[in-house]
Amino acid sequence: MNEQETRQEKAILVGCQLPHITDEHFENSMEELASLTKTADGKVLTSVTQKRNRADAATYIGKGKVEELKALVEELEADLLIFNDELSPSQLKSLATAIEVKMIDRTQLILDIFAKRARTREGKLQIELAQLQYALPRLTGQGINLSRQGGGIGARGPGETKLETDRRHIRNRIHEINTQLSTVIRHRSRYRERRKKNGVLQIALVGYTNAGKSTWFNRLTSAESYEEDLLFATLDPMTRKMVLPSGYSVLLSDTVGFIQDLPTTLIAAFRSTLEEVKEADLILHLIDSSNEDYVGHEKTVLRLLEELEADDIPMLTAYNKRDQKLPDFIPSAGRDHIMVSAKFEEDAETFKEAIQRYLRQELLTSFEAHVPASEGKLLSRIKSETMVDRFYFNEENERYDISGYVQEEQSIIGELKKYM
Ligand SMILES: Nc1nc2c(ncn2[C@@H]2O[C@H](COP(=O)(O)OP(=O)(O)OP(=O)(O)O)[C@@H](O)[C@H]2O)c(=O)[nH]1
Ligand SMILES: [Mg+2]
Repeated sequence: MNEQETRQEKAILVGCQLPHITDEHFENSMEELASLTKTADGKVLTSVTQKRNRADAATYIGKGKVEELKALVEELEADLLIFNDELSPSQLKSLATAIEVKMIDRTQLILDIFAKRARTREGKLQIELAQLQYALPRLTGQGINLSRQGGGIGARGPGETKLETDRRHIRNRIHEINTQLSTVIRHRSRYRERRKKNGVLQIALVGYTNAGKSTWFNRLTSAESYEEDLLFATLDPMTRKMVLPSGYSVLLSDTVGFIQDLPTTLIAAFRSTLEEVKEADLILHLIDSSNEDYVGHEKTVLRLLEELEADDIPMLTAYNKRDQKLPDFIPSAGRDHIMVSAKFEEDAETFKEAIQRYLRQELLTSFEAHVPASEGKLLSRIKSETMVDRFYFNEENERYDISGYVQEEQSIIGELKKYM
């Protein structure tokens, strides 16, 4: 770790509450901004908020507030200001003229966190692209707001590279990234095709950031993933095998956390990352039942799934963190759901059983067959390619009496039919 990273930057958060935003929604979003700041290694000194009929076209907050903010920056020796909304290029410019301190907005903050966390090549490229596209209209002449900021929050690129600040270089780099991305995306879709052909069911874990997706991904697949009490710990989808209690294997994917008011630049950049979700046979929607805004989180995820055209995929809702669930928590009506906690060991089995039940109910059909003991190859295929309930050797006729569940379009059905 270098010096810049070990030293926490001290931030003042600035928010503007417009008439259509309820107090509750506004408070939640300011709290979320504080969590995001912490995740980006920043320390929140205080928040400055203002109710307005509209954001000031020139300075976002009112002129009086700007003066107040300027005094506060000096008094508290703040390193940077973080604005709760995306600022226009001209707002950033006038604010930078009025107050001599580094400033970033919500979008830059999220981009910064994404930049630090991206691990795969595709993730890194997508984030760098989003950062450059964000920066381009905000370059002022050859002097630029970004370069004035030096390093630290808001100026980090993926893989610890420093963000490019020259317009011509940025354009070249954007072009280069687009070319590289199209290659990576082609590879990914070919890989996905291959997995589909193998007939293995794909399950995607989705949910608001910090819901516990990676934690459960690890529990359910007993694999090492990246689990941390920070927002956006996961940026790239990861896929691993999960073995259900019956012995049936499926593929489980961990995905990037959703968030409300996701900047449009990012939605575009993440479309291909979330393609994984669109291809899933089943979606596991994890919701943090201990978060005050669990209802809002659920809605945000459902809306984004709709935007991704993934809302017709069967979905099992899992309310997580039941060990800390709010006293007045109520699951939303009309959805298949379970309550779990990663803190309770027994819940892993409960979770897997619920997945198994749901798969049977939504995606599989039952079968019964009597397969001769001599059909060794078929018998082993049945064990791995179907969800077996009963596998009984009948000594009288030297056949196995088998019952279980199978995917309708599986090639194994043709073989099974001979012995049904
Ligand atoms: N108390 C409690 N904490 C949990 C539970 N499940 C997960 N956590 C904690 O919640 C935090 C977030 O968990 P992650 O698994 O990283 O969350 P995520 O949904 O993958 O988050 P992103 O990748 O950022 O979208 C971690 O500190 C976990 O240890 C739970 O059931 N109870
Ligand atoms: Mg995660």
